[in-house]
Amino acid sequence: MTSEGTFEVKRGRHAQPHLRITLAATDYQEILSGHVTQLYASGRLKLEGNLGLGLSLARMLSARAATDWFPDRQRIEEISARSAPLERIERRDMPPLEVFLREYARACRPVILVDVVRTWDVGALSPEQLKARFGALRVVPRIGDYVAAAFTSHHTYAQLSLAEYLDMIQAPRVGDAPPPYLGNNAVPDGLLGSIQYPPFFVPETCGRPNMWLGPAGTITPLHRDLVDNALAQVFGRKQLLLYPPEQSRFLYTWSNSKLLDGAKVDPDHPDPRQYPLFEQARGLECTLEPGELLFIPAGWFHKVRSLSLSLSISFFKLYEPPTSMI
Ligand SMILES: O=C(O)CCC(=O)C(=O)O
Repeated sequence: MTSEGTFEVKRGRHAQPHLRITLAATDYQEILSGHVTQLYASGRLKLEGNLGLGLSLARMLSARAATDWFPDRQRIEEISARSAPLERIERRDMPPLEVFLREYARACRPVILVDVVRTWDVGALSPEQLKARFGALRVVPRIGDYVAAAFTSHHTYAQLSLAEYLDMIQAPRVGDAPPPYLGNNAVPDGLLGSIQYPPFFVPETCGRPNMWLGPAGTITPLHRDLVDNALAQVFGRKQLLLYPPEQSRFLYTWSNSKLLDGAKVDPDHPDPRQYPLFEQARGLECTLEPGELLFIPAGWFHKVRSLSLSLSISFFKLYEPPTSMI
């Protein structure tokens, strides 16, 4: 970076790089397909130095490759603001597709679908089965104060096997840091057979789903994704706090990504002196029970806390613009 704040790209070797990335040319396509943590865990993507920076760079590359469109935040906010404010998030069975599109996806309204996960082989996804079948799998859980470092390259990660991770989270916690969280890791091949893509979230538009596994107390701070998202709760319970897109002005957003905005406000610890407009924000709370799937339309802010040992699977509609934008 130059003193004027611009970047210069030069060919050559830096004497003290923050990060060294090694991967086979043939695996580059895998990065573009979004299989970043999986490649890393298999040892085919080697990162030396700042692991958080490496994983987020690789993710940025894949997000850029995935989308040839730009989310139109203002349009999403306008569409969402047209409907009357929601009092609560509705629970129902999956309606016919045209109803889902009209009432939720195009209108930018979240909904909890209670019948979708019923078709999954959830027995194969229990903690015991995960340990027995996939214990040797390399995983990269977030550790340390990953809430403060969220959505930046300062995340710290542990590198261990899934069995070691499951043992680690049994151990009593010390200090104030949230418990280690296996957040947003690609679902391994062997598990894909136990999952069914939800209607409307097909492999062609989503690519590989991601898993979120962790004990009670894991936190994903307030943020919004600029893609439609389906968050399926397999076991355990999660509490979510959501804000509609048009409330962005009360949440003090920031962004270093095309597809994600962070919020500086922590709704559980508001700071009226620093963030006075937050007083005007009106959130919606819901608890996601095992077997339920929450449709989070692009642009909806959400903060997530697990209430017990929990596994969720998320499907991000990366390869298509948000439905409310179309
Ligand atoms: O379950 C979590 O902790 C976070 C999930 C999330 O933020 C998402 O699916 O966008």
